[in-house]
Amino acid sequence: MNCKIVVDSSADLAASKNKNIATAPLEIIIGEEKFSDNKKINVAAMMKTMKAHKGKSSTSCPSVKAWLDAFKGAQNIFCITITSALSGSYNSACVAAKEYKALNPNANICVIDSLSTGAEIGLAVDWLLKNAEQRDDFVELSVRLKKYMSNTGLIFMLKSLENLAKNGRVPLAVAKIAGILGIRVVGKASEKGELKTLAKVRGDDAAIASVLENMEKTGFQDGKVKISHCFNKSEAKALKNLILQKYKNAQIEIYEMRGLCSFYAENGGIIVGYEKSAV
Ligand code: X90
Repeated sequence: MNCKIVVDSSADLAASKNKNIATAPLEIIIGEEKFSDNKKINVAAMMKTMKAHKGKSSTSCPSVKAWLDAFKGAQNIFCITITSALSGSYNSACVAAKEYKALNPNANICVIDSLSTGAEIGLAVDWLLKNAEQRDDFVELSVRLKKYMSNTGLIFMLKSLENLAKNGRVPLAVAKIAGILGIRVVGKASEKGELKTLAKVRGDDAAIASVLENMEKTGFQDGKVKISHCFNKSEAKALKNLILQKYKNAQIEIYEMRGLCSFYAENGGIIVGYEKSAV
């Protein structure tokens, strides 16, 4: 089946050259400056502005119009959003889907709350790219996609939780721990799509080891892994090597986060999406 995959920019795919993928951008607002998380965003410049700015900064989810623009022209649409526990993106996409259906009664559209973000959404997109062609039944494809998504996970490692706390996405007390020099917070996307802290570790090696340990604890056995990083290629590579030492068949991809994930994961942050068993 020919289908369009529509995600919000938390999926880090705004610069994708694949014509079947479209992104609805979130926006990052730092003081007077607005950064639309589209294919043109300069993440390094955004991070620099953020570091220099002492006042308020925030983000906003895609508007209904932004979603409608991304759906445009498509007959079969799979739309995957960042977790609705932390963002209004899913709600906005649902409103847009209703409008789109009213205008295009024959269109098929499936909106999925990923209960996650970034690299875990990326796995779902890859699955669709691989599987959509061979299937003609939209509903069956949606069911299979959801099944696949229930079998993937997300672990993160953050050096700072300042932006998450400032924007009310984690309690201040949790953020303060990461503020202590050298402490990293390792956590996961919970079943409800919230941030759950799993460990506080000191130092690079311990952080990477803790990420793998928590991937294993939550069901990682082998298979596909996507490691995204915010200006931290060296630790992303170290994690890749550590995984490969133990799991020779793991297929691991490393990539740079784009605007939204960089804003919240901050410098040094790593987000890992992984398959939970042989799927
Ligand atoms: O609607 C908006 O303005 C977007 C708000 C997004 C808030 C959270 C983004 C988290 C991004 C942090 C580490 C991964 C946590 C995953 C938990 C589900 C990255």
